[in-house]
Amino acid sequence: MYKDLRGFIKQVESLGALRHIAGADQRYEIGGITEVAAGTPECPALLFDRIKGFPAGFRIFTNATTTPQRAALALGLDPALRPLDALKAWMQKRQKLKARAPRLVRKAAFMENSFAGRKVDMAALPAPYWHRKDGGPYIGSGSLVIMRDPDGGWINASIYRVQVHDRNKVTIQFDHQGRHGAIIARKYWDKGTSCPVAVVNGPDPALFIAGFEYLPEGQSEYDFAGSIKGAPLEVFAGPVTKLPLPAQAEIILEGELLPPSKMSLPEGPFGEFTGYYAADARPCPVMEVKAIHHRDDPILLGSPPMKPPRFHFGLPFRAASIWSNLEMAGVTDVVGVWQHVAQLMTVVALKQRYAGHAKRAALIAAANSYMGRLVVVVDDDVDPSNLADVMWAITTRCEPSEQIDIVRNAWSSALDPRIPPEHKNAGITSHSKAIIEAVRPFGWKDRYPPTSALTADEAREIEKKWGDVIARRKPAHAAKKRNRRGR
Ligand SMILES: Cc1cc2nc3c(=O)[nH]c(=O)nc-3n(C[C@H](O)[C@H](O)[C@H](O)COP(=O)(O)O)c2cc1C
Ligand SMILES: [Mn+2]
Repeated sequence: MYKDLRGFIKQVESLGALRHIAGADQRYEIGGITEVAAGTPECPALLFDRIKGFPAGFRIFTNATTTPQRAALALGLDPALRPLDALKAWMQKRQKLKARAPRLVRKAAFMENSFAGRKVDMAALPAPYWHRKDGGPYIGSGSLVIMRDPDGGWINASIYRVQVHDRNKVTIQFDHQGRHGAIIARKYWDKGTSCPVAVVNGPDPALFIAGFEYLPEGQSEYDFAGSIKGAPLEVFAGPVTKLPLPAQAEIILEGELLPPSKMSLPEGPFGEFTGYYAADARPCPVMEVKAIHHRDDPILLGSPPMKPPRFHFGLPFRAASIWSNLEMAGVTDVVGVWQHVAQLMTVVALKQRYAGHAKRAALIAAANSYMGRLVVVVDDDVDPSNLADVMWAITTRCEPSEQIDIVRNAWSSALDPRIPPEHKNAGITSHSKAIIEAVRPFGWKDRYPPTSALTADEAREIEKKWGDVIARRKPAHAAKKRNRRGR
């Protein structure tokens, strides 16, 4: 397993999936190159250096975990697994994870360079303007925000975007008030004090993944990241905040999140993962940056939101947690869960055993589908990760007048482009979700017209025997023979 972001980048390079880019501009170009690369079939990871106007060595790494292969690598899984198999392996590993508390160490790589007080200057860091209409540069697009709960003392470490405003001011944006960061900050503010906070730029991918997980309140993302890696995270007490900070992180900001009664700044707009600017500039909590620490030749992990299907993670991790929710709730026979359109559509595949089985699964999945308007259930012969297969099931097994239900007033957020501005202004950010039962109706499923397609097993048999001919490849054994003769 990689030790830090640098270790992960080496692994990506050895897979042949890394491109080095020199001379790009922090204004729109790094974001543009990232988006174009993410739209190609190979979707390579990118390491930017010699960024225009910045010293060589200050680097930005993007498209880190955007393919199934690199998402698996980040979890310590075999990158050769088929995507649905990789997600299942993760779901099973995730269920067995035991929290691993971090280990306090006396040295931190990020203390190689440290600036405090008047020496703090955010302009020294290459924070990109990711998209054309963004309200400013964002240092935090894949950064973790660290806070300590004043009651329980546990550490929350989640990803919230961080915009740069001036020399020592950045804002931290919570999509909604249920975020742990929002709840914790409020506890300090209610007592009339600022909330000590740190931003970790350039976390390793295990931390990045942990920062995206919906963990129960009181459970630290640090412990979760440690258990992904199979070793406790090494943390160093930040000199300003005393918050435990990942010792191998690249760039750290330390400071205080000011009470909104004292100050707030208009945040955004920022191109969102839906592919829109749906949340206008809004007043947002301000972090006063009291210190910047960074490694020599630091690497910022950038993960700008982009128009779907591009997404931060090549495996839909939230589908794995929904899959696990279903199992924990006692729903049997789930053979796969997937999310498409950057988590805006959830698909559950199951083998129906009883009337209501499909709807039971769909309701649980709908409850945890953040911002997702479409929840689809398919039979076990349909691959939920294959959107064409899913659409085939919808168009051939779902009678809309009988098999589509609408759940109203459900979980979304201000980032939802379809919620009318009047509702958002009134604080109403819920939407409705359609549950599409694209399954053979239970009552007569055994009399349903049989499909003419090969089963997955039959198709694999054919591929094994005839795949080389179909793909016009030389068969593997012939290549070996040729090599032997050549030697
Ligand atoms: C790249 C990326 C950017 C994100 N940006 C934000 C954000 O700006 N605000 C937010 O509330 N959630 C954001 N999220 C989602 C949260 O990180 C995620 O829901 C997390 O589970 C919240 O953690 P919490 O339960 O500790 O609040 C982002 C996720 C990713 C992967
Ligand atoms: Mn949390």
